[in-house]
Amino acid sequence: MVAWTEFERATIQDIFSKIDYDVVGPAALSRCLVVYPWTQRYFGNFGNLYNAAAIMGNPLVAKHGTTILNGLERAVKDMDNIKTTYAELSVLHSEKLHVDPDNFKLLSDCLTIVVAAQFGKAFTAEVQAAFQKFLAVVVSSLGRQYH
Ligand code: HNI
Repeated sequence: MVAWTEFERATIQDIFSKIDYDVVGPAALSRCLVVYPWTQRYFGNFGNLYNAAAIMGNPLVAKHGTTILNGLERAVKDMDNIKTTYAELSVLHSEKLHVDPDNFKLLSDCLTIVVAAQFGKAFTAEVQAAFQKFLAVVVSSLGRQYH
């Protein structure tokens, strides 16, 4: 059970109310696939991931980026039950997709960078701390069904 301060709750709600899922999701996933190329192995059926331009222009990557953001929204809407919310998704990533859980952290770091770039000065250290705490809970919850 994670304790959230009012500031943290308000900050997470604020960030997700302001970002465009169709921009931030694709940007974060593309960045992850470019910066950590071994993450491409899970997306073998996504077609051309040959270089950064191909990745950023790939419609399946873009669509999946938005899917991930919609997945995150479920945690935002129920911040006190993130582990329960992600129980099934954790099983899916572990048992069906065989995604190495270290990759959750890599993607969440890319997400932080994309959000920081969009918010500019408004992304203060306190805002970053709240965002990364939220993502750490997401990462931990997604990794929970791995054994
Ligand atoms: Ni992830 C499918 C959410 C990280 C590889 N992923 C999903 C789906 C959601 C989702 C939602 C759709 C499930 C369904 O169809 O029922 N993934 C998330 C979230 C994170 C995350 C919230 C972390 C923030 N996924 C990752 C990472 C990888 C990953 C880091 C690999 C590097 N995910 C996948 C793959 C699929 C997937 C592969 C199936 C995609 C497809 O359409 O074939």
